[in-house]
Amino acid sequence: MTSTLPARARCFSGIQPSGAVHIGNDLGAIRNYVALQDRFESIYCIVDFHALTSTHDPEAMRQRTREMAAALLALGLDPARCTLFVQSHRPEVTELMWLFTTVTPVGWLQRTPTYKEKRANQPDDLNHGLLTYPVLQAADIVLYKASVVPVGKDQAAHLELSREIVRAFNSRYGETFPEPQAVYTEAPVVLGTDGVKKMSKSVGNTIPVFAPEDEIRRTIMGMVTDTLRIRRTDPGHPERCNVCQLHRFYGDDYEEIWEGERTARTGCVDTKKLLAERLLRHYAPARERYAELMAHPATLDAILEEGADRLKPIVDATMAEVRAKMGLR
Ligand code: AQP
Repeated sequence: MTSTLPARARCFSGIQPSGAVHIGNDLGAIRNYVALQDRFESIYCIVDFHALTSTHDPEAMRQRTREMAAALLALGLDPARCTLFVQSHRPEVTELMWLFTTVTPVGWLQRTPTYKEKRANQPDDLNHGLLTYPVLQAADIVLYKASVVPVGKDQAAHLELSREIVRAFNSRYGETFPEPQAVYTEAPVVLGTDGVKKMSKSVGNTIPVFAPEDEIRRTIMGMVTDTLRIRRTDPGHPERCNVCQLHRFYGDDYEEIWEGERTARTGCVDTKKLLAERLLRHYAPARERYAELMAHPATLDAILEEGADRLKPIVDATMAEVRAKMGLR
């Protein structure tokens, strides 16, 4: 998909500081953030305004924002090759969001799958931000006139809505913004430890990347595998086993592991133990970098501030154009 885009296109993506980074975030999105930083002018954002819809403790917000910055840098973002910043450090995005709300029919927002899910699951805790979230997301992306957006498949409906908002704005006020395109990795939806739902912080079915080793091992050993396989000697169904599926990304002998499960040569416990070993080995260098970065909070803060400063000219230009087109100045 990215091959059809001009090399100078801007790339943008955001991640919520709403909890610990998990392998779904890494396999579904962060791997692409890293890969695309050399290909496009890349901007990555820790979206604290978005996280406020679920995180209401100021100290937790500050701590998680730093942890997210350390995690992204440890996993391969390089401030010399991309811009990393915190959403609230460029608050102009909230002005653009308001302007976008005036071209966005409420029905579009009420129809988004995430909003419908939140409305069903937490009817007594349904703040307005949960409804308006996709408008802020559209503003996040196009404030920088970005057209490439690396995300997981769960963001597909939001991205489509961003495109509709951009079309609505462009058709009312004249061609201003490019339509953003989602870019997916080879793991667009990573299932959680339950083997059924999408891995997600809010569901609590995650394998965290930077947790203590014994916690990661325990989490993997507790994963749901092939529910049709009752005895160790029963032939397995590797296509139904999330543990087997995850081996695809942490080794080069996936076919062998698949065959082992299918023929009952290996048991679920063996496959889980191996996954824990490989995953810890895979992330060992990142985990070391993460610990170093977390020991230097002033350095992290400086990287984030520098990122926000670097974006000011782009933001000023976009907002001047938008205000003029809408008759505000
Ligand atoms: N399971 C996943 N598979 C593939 N990609 C995923 N992403 C998240 N989970 C998966 C992608 O990671 C980026 C950051 O997403 P996020 O900040 O929304 O993280 P989250 O873990 O999805 O957060 P929450 O708190 O659990 O939110 P909800 O409950 O709304 O899902 C995105 O690009 C996302 O697609």
